[in-house]
Amino acid sequence: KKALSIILLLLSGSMAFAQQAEDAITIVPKPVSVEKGAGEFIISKRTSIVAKGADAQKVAAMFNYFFNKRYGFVLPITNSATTNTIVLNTASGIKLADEAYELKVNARGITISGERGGVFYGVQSLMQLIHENDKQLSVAAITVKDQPNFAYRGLMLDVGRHFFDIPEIKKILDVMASLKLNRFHWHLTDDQGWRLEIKKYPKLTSISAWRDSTIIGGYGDFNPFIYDGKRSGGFYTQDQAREIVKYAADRNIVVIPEIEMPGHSTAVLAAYPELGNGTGPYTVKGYWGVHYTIYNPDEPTFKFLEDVLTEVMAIFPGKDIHIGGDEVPKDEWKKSAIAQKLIQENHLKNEDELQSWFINRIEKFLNKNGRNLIGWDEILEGGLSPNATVMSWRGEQGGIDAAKQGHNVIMTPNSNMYVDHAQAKDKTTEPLAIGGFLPLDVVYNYNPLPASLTSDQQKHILGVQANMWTEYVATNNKLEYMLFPRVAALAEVGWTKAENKDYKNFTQNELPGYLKNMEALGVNYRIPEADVV
Ligand code: TNX
Repeated sequence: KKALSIILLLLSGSMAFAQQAEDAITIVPKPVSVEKGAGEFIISKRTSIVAKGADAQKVAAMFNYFFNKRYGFVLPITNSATTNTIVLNTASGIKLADEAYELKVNARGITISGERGGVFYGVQSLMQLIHENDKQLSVAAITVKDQPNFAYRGLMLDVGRHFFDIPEIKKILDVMASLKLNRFHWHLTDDQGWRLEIKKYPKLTSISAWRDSTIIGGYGDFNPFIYDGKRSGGFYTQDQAREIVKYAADRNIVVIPEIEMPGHSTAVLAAYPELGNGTGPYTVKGYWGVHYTIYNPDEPTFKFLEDVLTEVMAIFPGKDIHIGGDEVPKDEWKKSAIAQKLIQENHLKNEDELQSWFINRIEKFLNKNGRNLIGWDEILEGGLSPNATVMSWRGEQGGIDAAKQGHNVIMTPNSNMYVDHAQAKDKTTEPLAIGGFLPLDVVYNYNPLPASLTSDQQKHILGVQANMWTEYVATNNKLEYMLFPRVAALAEVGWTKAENKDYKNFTQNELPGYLKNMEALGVNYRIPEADVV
């Protein structure tokens, strides 16, 4: 009986859901302003796209990419058509903010104006406004004026613990683009695997990219991983990584590569043990946690890291390079003669300051090459490097401290932004997940601007990011299940002004409509609970 009533509850929930989705005109993330007009525009095979201005052609191609995924045909791109058009205008002369756009729909046509990123986002909003019935595609008359609240709207994917292939990365980028997320933080290295081809160090991909263990077990097991001899891993060639950079750029997304140092480096040491603190041998780790391995802070390590970063910078043109810096077992340096000598020579107080000295040196190298260093909040310990940006993950405190010191900050607190945590209070009803309980509303209601900061200090909060760690995530299906719909909630945290957010409206109107877009992209998402939708 209980089962039956649950089924009925689910059914009525999803029917209410479908009905609302038909009626409501919604865009996720919620725009700054929406004004409804009279009438509607019909998109047919005779509708053409007019691309005006530099780069508008590229955005037109993106229109067709997303449109074709959903409706199975493309529209002609021509500059001669004057009626029945969708005009993408990057040369309107209206000066709009970065990534801002204006979208106007009336019975005669559609116009989207802004700079390239803005028009691309106007196209994404339009995709969510197209209404399909009786094989006819219509868009109700509307004027949308929109711009982002935060410049940095990110998603981190850990491919170190489990490897995800290029088609899956592209799929994630498609969904990110549809949600107006603009930073893909690619966590490429960890104790459990190194994922990027580096020409100077071939053992990084012949040895460091592979391990001999897979997931078994589940809740209640102390460690559900064993070395069972099953080889797992993989890596991206430099050409594939470049392909992702371009694919992302076409979707207004900058890729931020992360190369972990000085901890989370066991996979490297398995191939190049001479760089490590211990005597080795090291193996690519097949279980999780903080491992007691660390780079020596000496010249061979700096040579290795600078060589690696040189190849990384040649692949990733974005300004930001993430160097990790989290969970470093600094006490290991207490046992190291090399480390202790450096502490003396450089008049450092302790191992914290030695880590700062290490990061500082890497920062100088990156800055010299025109790049900016990002690190996890542990890089505050022992003193921040002069120009570093801090990613605050152990709550907000690191971000607050960094902003007070005049440093830029990205908020990714594990209390609100860790989408590796479970989506139900009773974790055992959910697929195996690390950490605590992170429901949709806790993601949605996050405000990245701490009240304890002055408005000048708040300007250092560049934005927000969700982190997808993959210790327990081995398949594409599970990856998508963990990400969605929580990443849709993240998108609204990053894009929509706090005073315009409304969780009830998000779950009852916006999300039901948006889920159709995810279906069009073939994404597996967790169906929100009946009381949520
Ligand atoms: C802490 S967040 C880590 C990761 C783990 C994660 C699991 C961070 C910078 N370090 O190595 O995957 O917890 O939630």
